[in-house]
Amino acid sequence: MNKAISIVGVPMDLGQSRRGVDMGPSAIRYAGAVERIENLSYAIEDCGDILIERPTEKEASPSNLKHLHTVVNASLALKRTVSEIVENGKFPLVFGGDHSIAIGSLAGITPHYEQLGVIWYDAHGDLNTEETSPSGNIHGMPLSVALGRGNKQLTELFQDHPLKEENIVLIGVRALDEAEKEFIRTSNITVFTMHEVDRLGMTEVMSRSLKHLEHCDGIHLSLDLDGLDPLDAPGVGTPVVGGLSYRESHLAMEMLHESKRITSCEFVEVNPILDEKNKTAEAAVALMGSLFGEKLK
Ligand code: 6HN
Ligand code: MN
Ligand code: MN
Ligand code: MN
Repeated sequence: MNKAISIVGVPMDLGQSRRGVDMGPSAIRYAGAVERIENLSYAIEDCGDILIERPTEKEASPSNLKHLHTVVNASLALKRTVSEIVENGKFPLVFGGDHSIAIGSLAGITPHYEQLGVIWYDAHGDLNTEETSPSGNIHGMPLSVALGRGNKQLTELFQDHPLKEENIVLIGVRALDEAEKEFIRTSNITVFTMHEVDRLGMTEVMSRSLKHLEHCDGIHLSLDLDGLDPLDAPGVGTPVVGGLSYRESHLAMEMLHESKRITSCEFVEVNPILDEKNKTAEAAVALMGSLFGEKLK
């Protein structure tokens, strides 16, 4: 794994409807992310936060997408920052913010790889488009956008470097909208729902995921804390019962570390207002510990 890491925070809460997830980067830092990774002898620099404009008046919305203009601007800023981090030979570690921030981070990363793989650790598919979204919340769409599907102002960020369906693996899925199910059925995306995790176990799910992405020249991990069970990660805006356990998630991170394949990642949807004593931010930091190589013995 790259031993030089650059952290960037994205205090964004406009991609969904519950306030407070903009404080995620602070909560994750407060839970000791930097010290935890530094202890594993990485050279780590904290680049601070991307500036997010506050929408002053009611944003005149040309579509049913909430805060489109602000999300586009934030994505553009994050794209530039992340791209620069990769150019400087460093590992981008992004703290959200709601999951709409994955648009900016992926847009910054995809041009640097021929075949970027993505592991999407989430209760949801995040595969809606402007047309299919039941909520108008952009955090339910980033993976679609990265595939070049949906609103043009968002997909434009990927120009000629969209993700490829066959390079995407979803893990922990248990809440899909009808249109997302339909899209997945006809697509080449690989999905390990909770059913597969129950049947196969996380060891097998992770081995198959890595095997499937064997041909990729980089792998981005997008970890939505709502992939975990709400008992272990209560501080999220869209919790879904029956999720991945704390232990399964640690195992997943340890296997990703052993694989030495992860080249960038983001931890998103930590909402300290909905949390219990920063439990979710602490879970995020503990998972980072495993991802970056902490060992029990
Ligand atoms: N997330 N599918 C729902 C929607 O509004 O599109 C929920 C999305 C949740 C998104 O958790 O990042
Ligand atoms: Mn998500
Ligand atoms: Mn290229
Ligand atoms: Mn989710």
